[in-house]
Formats: sequence, C-alpha cells, structure tokens
Amino acid sequence: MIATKEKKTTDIARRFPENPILLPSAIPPSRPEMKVECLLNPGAFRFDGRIYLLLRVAERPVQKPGAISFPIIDADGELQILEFDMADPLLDLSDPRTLRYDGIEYLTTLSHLRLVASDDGIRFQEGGFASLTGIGDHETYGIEDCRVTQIGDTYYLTFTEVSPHGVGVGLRSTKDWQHFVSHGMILPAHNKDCALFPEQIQGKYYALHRPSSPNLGGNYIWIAESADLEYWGNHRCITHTRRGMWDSSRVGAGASPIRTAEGWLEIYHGANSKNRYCLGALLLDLDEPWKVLARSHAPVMEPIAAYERTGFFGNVVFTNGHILDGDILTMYYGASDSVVCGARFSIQEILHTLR
Ligand code: MAN
Repeated sequence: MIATKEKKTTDIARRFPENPILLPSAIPPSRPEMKVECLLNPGAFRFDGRIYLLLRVAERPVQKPGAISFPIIDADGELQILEFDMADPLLDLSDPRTLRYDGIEYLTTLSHLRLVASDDGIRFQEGGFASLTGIGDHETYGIEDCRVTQIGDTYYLTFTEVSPHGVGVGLRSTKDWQHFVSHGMILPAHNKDCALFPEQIQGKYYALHRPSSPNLGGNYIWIAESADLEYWGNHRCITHTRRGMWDSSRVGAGASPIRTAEGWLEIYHGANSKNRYCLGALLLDLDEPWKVLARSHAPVMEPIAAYERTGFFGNVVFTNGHILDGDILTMYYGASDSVVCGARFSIQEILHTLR
C-alpha cells in the first residue's frame, strides 16, 4: 500500500454533485462574433416562486493565433474590438484577467449580466429576460459580480462598474426584472464587493464595501450607512487582511449578511499573495454591525475540486449570491473564474466554527 499524505482542509461546503451547474457553452454569446469565455460570480434571489441567478457573462472575440483581441464599449455605446500583436513588446499579459498596453490597462474580457431561472436550484435556463449591460461612461469595460438584495418589494443590484476612470460600485433597482432604475455610481473608484444588509438597523441602511488603498492600508472590508441607499457615509474599516494567512492580500464581502440569533453572518472571500481565493465567515453585531464579534481562522471553503483549481484563473472560489432556507445556505459561486457551481452549508455549522 502506498501511504499518501492528505493535506488537512477545514472546508465544510457540500458541493452539488452536479457541479459545475453552468458552463460558458450553455449561454449563447451576445453577438455572433463573440465567444463566452467565462461564466462566473452570480447574484442569487427568489422571484415569482423560482430561483434566479444573475450571471456574470465574460466575452471576447474568438482569438486568432499570434494576437489578442478584446471588446470595449465606446462613448456612443457601440462595441469596439481592440487587437494587439502578441509579439509587441509594449504588451503585458502577466495576469489573464487584465492586459496592459503601453501603460494603459484594459480587461481581457467584457462582462454583462444575464438572468437564468430554475425550479430546483440546480438546473437553470434562460427565461426571456433582457441582459443587463454596461451603460454610460463609467461602465465602458462592463459590469461584474452583482449582488442582489431584496428589501421590501424591491430588488437592489450592487455591482462593479469598470471603465478607464476606475472601478466603482453601481446601483440599479427593479421590482419586476423588466424595468430598472439606475441610481448611478454609489461608491467611487477604487471600490467593489458591495453587499447591502437586507433590512434597516435602527432606521438606517448599511452596506459592506471594499475600497482599495494599496500604498497605505490595503484591500479591506468597510461598512457604511445611508438613509436612502444612494448616499453613503460614516465609513468605517472593519476587517483587515491578515499577514501569513489565507486572507493575507485581499478580503471582500460576498452576498448580503444573514441575520442569525448570534449576529449578522457574512461569508467573505480572502486571497493570499498567490491569488488563491478562499471563503471565510465574519460575525457582526446585530445592532452595531461595525463590531466584528468573530472571524474564521481557517477557510470554510477552499478551491479543492478540479473545476476550482483549473480554469481561466485557477484556484478561485468566489461568491456573491446565496439562497436561504432555514438552516440551509445554498451558495452559488464562480469556480476558477470559468464556471458556475453550487454548494450547501449549514448556518449552524458555520457559526460553530466561529465559536
Ligand atoms: C476579483 C474579481 C472577481 C474575480 C476574482 C478572482 O476579486 O475580479 O470577479 O472572481 O478577482 O479572479
């Protein structure tokens, strides 16, 4: 017998046996000349008795040998394809997600958001809803990673807006998924990973968000409050990265915090210097949510399945959407920035790891 040394994991996710549940090939491109490269990081919500995912669809043209091409939306709202010769010394392709040419940064894919619906939470299909795409000057490189939070009868969409101006957080709202109100950019660059609390706390709305301050400070989770969900203030930093740990380089909120008897439970992502993305938990005070009561020492989920280790950008589990049913948290997540997967957790079990 060959003794194999198993690496210990603290992963408590029960992955769907059907994973990945959505592949890029399941979604037709927005136009014939484009190819869907990645499906990732969906928002999740219930509507009209069904479960919906708001997928991030990342596209680029079919690639030709020796060149790299990618789309942007120009100032008139038209799609433009930029193409560079791979041999060009001004081209920097060290990260598959971004491209730098002569000092200017671009994304290698353009993302928009697409709705799919399901009766069982496992098999999803497109249901005749229009795509949500980047609109205007602050979304010319697309929109990404949308959290969906239902407050009353309104769904609030907080997502990443990308353009040469920088990366910020946009807000749109809808009651019927047909008509949308745009509230513009609510948190300016550089900011992303904005998760709204699903209810007011003592008369105020709260949001977790992730500004970046790379020269002094870092990629930390902050909390802010608002009277109307549009204008945010009283920003406070609540969670730093931790040196030498799985979340040493960046941390960011996942989907909306979950109310439990012990506090607000937030699943967040943390990446280390090798860009390995894991998930952990934070427990925030119910009445004073800027107070962190507990934090995962070890991840509750790590990229260990084959589809989480290899893909467009490997070693990534990234979530910004879940569905709640009593103690069961059904989490939808992007694996390797390539495919969409699902996993279930027991909320009590996560809380237990925090005690
Ligand atoms: C960033 C975002 C996410 C992505 C991860 C991992 O945090 O761009 O969309 O999933 O990186 O690449």
